[in-house]
Parts: sequence; C-alpha cells; structure tokens
Amino acid sequence: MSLPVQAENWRGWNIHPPGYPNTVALESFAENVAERTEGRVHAQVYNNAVLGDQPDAIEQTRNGALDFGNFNMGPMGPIVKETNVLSLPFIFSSVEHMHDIMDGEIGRRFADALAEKNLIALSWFDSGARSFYNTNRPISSPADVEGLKIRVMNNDLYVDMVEALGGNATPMAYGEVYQSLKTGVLDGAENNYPSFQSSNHYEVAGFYSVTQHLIIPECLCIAKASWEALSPEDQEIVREEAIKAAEMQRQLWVEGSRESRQIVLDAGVEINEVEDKSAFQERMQPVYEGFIEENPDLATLVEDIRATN
Ligand code: BDP
Repeated sequence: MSLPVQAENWRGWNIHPPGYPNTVALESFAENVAERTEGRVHAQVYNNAVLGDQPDAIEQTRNGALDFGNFNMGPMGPIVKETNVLSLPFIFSSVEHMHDIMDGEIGRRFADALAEKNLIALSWFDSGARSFYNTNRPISSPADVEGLKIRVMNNDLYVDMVEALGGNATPMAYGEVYQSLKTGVLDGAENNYPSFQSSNHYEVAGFYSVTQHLIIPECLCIAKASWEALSPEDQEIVREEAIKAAEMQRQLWVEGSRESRQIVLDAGVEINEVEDKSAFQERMQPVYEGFIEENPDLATLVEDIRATN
C-alpha cells in the first residue's frame, strides 16, 4: 500500500501579460513540472503582477508565501546587493555577453548570493537591452535627457544613472507608469521593446531612443522553503524544466522583440539609433566610482565581468 502523497500547490509570480515571451515560458514550465511530477507539484502562474509589485513579490518568495517567480535583477539589487553589479549601466557589451556570463562560473556566484537570501535561481531569462523613451523628443546625447522626469525601477543605482545624465529620476512601480506618462507626471521611462509595447507605454511616449544602457538578466527563482520541501527527484525535474523554460524564453524573446519593435513603429513611434554611445558611457564614470566606493568587496566581480568584454 502506498502512502497518499501530499500535492504541493505552487503559486508563481509574473509581471507580464498573456502571450509575452516570459509568460509563455513560465506557463510551459508550470505545465511540464505538473506533468512530470505526476501532479506532486501543481504549479500555477499568476500574470500581470496580480500577486503584488515586484519588490513585494520578491519578499513574498523569500519568505515562502509565494513559491516561484520570474524576477528582474534590477529590483533584486536592494535585497541581494551582489546583483547590483548587473545593474551597472553598460556593464555588458551585448546580450550575448550577458548570456555567456550568466550561464558560466560568474552566473553561479550570483545564484549563490541569491540562495543566501532564500531564492533558488535555477535559470536565467533574457530581458534584452533597455533604452529610454519619452513624450517630448528623440534622445541622441546626454544633453537631451536634461530636465526630463524619467521613471526607473526600484533601485538607487538607476537614480544615480539618470541624475548623471541630468534627468530627474522617479522610482515607481511598473503598473503606474502608463497613467503617469499620460498625465504628464512623467516625461519618460526606459525599457526593452517587448515591455514598451505590452505595457502600452508607446501609445503615450512617442520617442524611443536606442541607448541600450542596461542589459539585465532575470531569474526563474524558487522559494527556498518550497525547494527544500521537494524530493531530490522532483528537484531534478524542476531544475531541468527551469533550464528548458529559459531556453524557450530566449528564443521567443528574439522573435518577440522584433514583433514589438514593428508594432510600435507601425503605431507611429519615432525610433532613433544612438550610434555613438560613448557620451552616455562616459557620464557613468561617477556611478561606477560611487558604487565601488560603497561596495569595495564587489570590485573584483565588476572587474571579472569587464575583463570578458
Ligand atoms: C520589464 C521587466 C520587469 C520589470 C519591468 C519594469 O521584465 O521585470 O518589472 O521591466 O520596468 O522589462 O518595471
């Protein structure tokens, strides 16, 4: 006679709407995990941040109130300080560079730091490159940022970043940005093409300037308590499916970014390429200096990443 097995009901946090690359990959993860564990782990994804803002959801996952989530390393910075290295503007030279780093030994250092804060990072999603957009004008040089009220994610590093360009930074929850752009509380924000499009910010901010100042990875993270409640066999299944989900997400991302770019262009958004990014990069010097001064223990990590550029 076999003992009845208690099914785990997992709740997963996702900020994006249905159809978004991350959402599709997370839903596939949940489905495959349920199937391969024969229902021992019944995972469900809650889209559109209905379970709370991102900083909140990170806390809830840390204390086991939520079981998993797809988190951006931007809002992770205030909680897991090592991850702030990933929020240094222009730290990666390209998305490929970011993938190489996160999938290798340095990526494991970040996963270890997250594990110390009760988050088990099983795989890394793509989040493209973030660029500025605003309601007023194309941005081609730092002078164009001057005086603009720009929304940033919840991390002081981004406040420093925008101020170093002469703009006024406003940390704000993602879900509040559309209305704030519409009413003029904000002039602009910054994001990748898929989020610029799916959030409908492009309807109210008609100038997208390809500065690509941030290339930030995102994790598929499991709450430590939920992870430890699993048998080693089920942990293996969840790990494999998380890696498969990231592979799927990265493929969908490439196509999704192209589609989103086209949608915003068709809607009349003016996109300008910023060929020479050096003026923006030079302005980031004090941001790096301030960061290293405050976090001398992270200097090696920054150096190690830069050395692979
Ligand atoms: C999107 C990220 C999401 C962030 C959002 C934001 O995928 O995690 O919360 O940007 O700007 O690209 O807040």
